[in-house]
Amino acid sequence: MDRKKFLKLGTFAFAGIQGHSLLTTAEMPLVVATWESGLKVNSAAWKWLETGGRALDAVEAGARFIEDTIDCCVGLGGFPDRDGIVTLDACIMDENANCGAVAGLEQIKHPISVARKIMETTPHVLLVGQGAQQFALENGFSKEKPELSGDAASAYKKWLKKSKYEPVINIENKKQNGPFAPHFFEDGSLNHDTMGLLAIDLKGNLSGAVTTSGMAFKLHGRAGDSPIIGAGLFVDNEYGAATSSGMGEEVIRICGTHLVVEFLRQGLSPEMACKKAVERIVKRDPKKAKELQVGFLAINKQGVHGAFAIQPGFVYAVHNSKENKLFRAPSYF
Ligand code: SD4
Repeated sequence: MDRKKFLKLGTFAFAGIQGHSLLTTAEMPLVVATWESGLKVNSAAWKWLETGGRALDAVEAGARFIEDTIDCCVGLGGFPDRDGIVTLDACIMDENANCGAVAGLEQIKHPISVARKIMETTPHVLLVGQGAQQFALENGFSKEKPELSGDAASAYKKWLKKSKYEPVINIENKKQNGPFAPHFFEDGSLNHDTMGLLAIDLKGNLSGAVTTSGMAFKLHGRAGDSPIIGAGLFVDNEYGAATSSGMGEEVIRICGTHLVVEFLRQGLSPEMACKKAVERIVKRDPKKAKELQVGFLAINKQGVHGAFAIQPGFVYAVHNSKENKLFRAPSYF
């Protein structure tokens, strides 16, 4: 066999070993979203996808749905920072690597749509704080007062008693409530408050969106991974897309979702790509990792999905033409 032929065969065989890619029938349209509330978010996104709509519109619709749900930990009903102020982070990315993001946005209900507006009408990618709000107001968004949901208000009250910023997971809660249970910090606050969505439309184009109120009781002005392209979200229309949830600082340190997508490019399956990124975080500080949660979720160009987390408990929802179903991500611990 000449060298050229051998190399070609090698690539094909490698894709086969990884259990996807060239040997898998494309699954599209498809939308996946983080956490249990991903089921409802997927349904909102699916309305676009099933009628042949664009993945970008679908992920924006899904994110807007959860931002509208005041009783949740995303959007204006989300957990405040340590000064009691709700600040929102979001980003969006399409099939042409266009992207937009906001960080520390206050009193605007739909940060995801502000992010899209930045992407489509400005030469910039990321606007923060006051400037982001000014841009939103100049572009037809209106100011709305955050309405702390019952959960958020009582968790903040409880937190104020000690005012200790220690975002570690409560292992006991996890043991008691099983793998599908939401995880709480020691002080009772929920440790997941981020919605990440990835979609592939009928044309085979990929897009993604992330929206969050960020880590509960963060320092005022802190931005996590969610509004950072390559950390909380990355889309490469040739190979796949990834999103993350959990301790944003750890994700930023390794450019998490960009790393996951690079692993997809190397031929790994979505689950293996997420696993390798998780291992990168754990390797840096194995002791600290025991108390951290980070989960990555990815889809590849063929519509194969997969996820991996540091701790058990990271779940995600997958909506295809047959069903809308919750999956549990495997974990390092
Ligand atoms: C952040 N990654 O602000 C977000 C928080 C999160 O589930 O995802 N919680 O760091």
